[in-house]
Amino acid sequence: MDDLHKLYDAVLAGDAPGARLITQQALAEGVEALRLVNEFMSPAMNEAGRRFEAGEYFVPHLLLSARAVKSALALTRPLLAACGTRPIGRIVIGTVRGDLHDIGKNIVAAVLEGGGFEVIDLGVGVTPEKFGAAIQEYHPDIIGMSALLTTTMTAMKETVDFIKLAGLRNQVKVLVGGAPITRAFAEEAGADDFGGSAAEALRAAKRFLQAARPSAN
Ligand code: B1M
Repeated sequence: MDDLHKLYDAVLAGDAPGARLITQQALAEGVEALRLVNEFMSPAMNEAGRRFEAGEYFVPHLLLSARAVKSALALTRPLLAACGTRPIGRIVIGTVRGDLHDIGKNIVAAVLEGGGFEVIDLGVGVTPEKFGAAIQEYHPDIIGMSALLTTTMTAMKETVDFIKLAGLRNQVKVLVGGAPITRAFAEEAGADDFGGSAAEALRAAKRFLQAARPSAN
């Protein structure tokens, strides 16, 4: 495919059919799914966010860009998931209670899948109880929480406190991320690590496994 920047442009323009078609063609031509996500979809969505903050984009633009990313991610996700033969670890991920932002979380999930993890995505507005129930049901190595609002990031600490009270904290590592999250906040919330980006989330997740099972890559 000569010009993959068209994928970036299609996401930014909120052109879901275009983003899907370019992704489909690129994949058919052998372009790596992870490259499409990391180099074109994620930066385009970051640029949409920047334009929104600069007053150049409004909510409808964001929704259209979000729809375009989702439509293209739907094609890359199964391929990313199929990269590894056997998952290197399992992560349960979700956007915390009260928060409906899922673009960053979906990108993190896709990159983790591309990195060899089995990802169980609980979606958005995930309550502490639901995270707790997922630990009991899926026995993940890691719980990943995403938050985009300063008003919802506190739900990360509430979730950690809940799983502590339920006696589940020692069964999982806790990874947090999202635009307002800092390393200091992550520590305060009782998380084990923080990812400032999808790539950092993958590195942190691999570090957890490495520490738990030194033979994991
Ligand atoms: Co909203 N929103 N939004 N929004 N929105 C923000 C977050 C905001 C900063 C915009 C602003 O005002 N400047 C602001 C929050 C302010 C604050 O809390 N201080 C805000 C607000 C106020 C709101 C509403 C309250 C607006 C309203 O209704 N008045 C409302 C809240 C709804 C709710 O959640 N209850 C709302 C709604 C929406 C839309 C629905 C329109 C849409 C979301 C669509 C969707 O997600 N399906 C939306 C969007 C798109 C944004 C911005 C513009 C972009 C977010 C995004 O997708 N970024 C955002 C401004 C901004 O961040 N620039 C904004 C791109 C994405 C790739 O980046 O999510 O940061 P990000 O994810 C990155 C990293 O953070 C990291 O990796 C990702 C990939 O690199 N990461 C992790 C994320 N999760 C991780 C988890 C990890 C590790 C890393 O480990 C588990």
